[in-house]
Amino acid sequence: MIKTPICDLLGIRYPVFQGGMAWVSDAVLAAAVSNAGGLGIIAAGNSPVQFVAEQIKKAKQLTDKPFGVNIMLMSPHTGNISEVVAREKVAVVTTGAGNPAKYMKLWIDAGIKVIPVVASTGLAKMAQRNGAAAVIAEGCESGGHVGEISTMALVPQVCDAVDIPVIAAGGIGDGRGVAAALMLGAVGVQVGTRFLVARECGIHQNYKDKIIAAKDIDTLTTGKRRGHPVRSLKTPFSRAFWAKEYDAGVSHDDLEAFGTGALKLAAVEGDLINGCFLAGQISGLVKKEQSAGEIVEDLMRETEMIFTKTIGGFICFKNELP
Ligand code: TUI
Repeated sequence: MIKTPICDLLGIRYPVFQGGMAWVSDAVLAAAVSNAGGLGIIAAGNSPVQFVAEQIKKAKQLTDKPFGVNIMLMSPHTGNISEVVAREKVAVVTTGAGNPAKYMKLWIDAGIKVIPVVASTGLAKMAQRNGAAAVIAEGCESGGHVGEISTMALVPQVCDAVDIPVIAAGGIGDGRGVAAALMLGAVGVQVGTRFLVARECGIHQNYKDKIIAAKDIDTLTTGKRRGHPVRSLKTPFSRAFWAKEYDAGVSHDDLEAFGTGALKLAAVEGDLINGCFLAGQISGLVKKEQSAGEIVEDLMRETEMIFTKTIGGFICFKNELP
């Protein structure tokens, strides 16, 4: 069984986090992953505080295992949500899209393990200085808001930069990715895109179908002009957004207005024209809908198989996964 220091630190069976994906990661998905032995994570995204409070209460009813809440720091509701997670004493808080420094004391004083998502060694070191229990080093293969550096380059550099445990994220979709992450020095992985097609994931079926149909080159990043690149599937929306970004005649405000509401249109309505389907570069590897438990078990069985077979020399993993 694949067991690492993060398992003992958080009281989880497997070193697998489910990414906190805005409009996607709710109490049902998070509880399913936690019940399967991973760490399920509810995404606060841009949601109001009441929604997040309800999801935390629901997750507590659905699982007695640890779960986390991801706080998207660009949200206008971050202040209120940070108080709710402290009051509810969730096991883990992960953060994204910003610097969580000013909230960390509140959470740590509440006994919460704070695990910021970082896209650079600088933010990783800052997180460590502020008392983070671990960091998630997320490469630009990820879906959603991304940094500049690939997982392959980022993870070993973050491992060298800090003394706390490092979780790898971005482009990890099967046991080969997990094994590679562990080889880079990580003690666990965060997986987003593959959990999009979990049976317990409540997104529109069109979203799941698009992930399953996607090829390697089917994502792109938009939002670079504003300094907030976001990776999503190539769709009429994302191509139009991309074109507007490079059109100097389109103002920042018009661009912002064009993007507003697009995540909800994808996740809730399955709108293939106007929706923004956040997804990572590993989408091309995701081929079927499965339960969250099957996904976690697959990841761990494949990883274990790779480590077992690797002992004794080089092997070719291609098409050899069990
Ligand atoms: O946060 C994510 N992924 C996300 S957030 C999100 S919601 C959203 N929607 C529209 C526009 C923007 C966001 C969808 N996906 N991943 C974690 C992550 N954090 N990736 C990169 C970063 C990051 C980048 C820069 C963290 C900190 C940072 O700079 C902080 C600083 O101030 O130094």
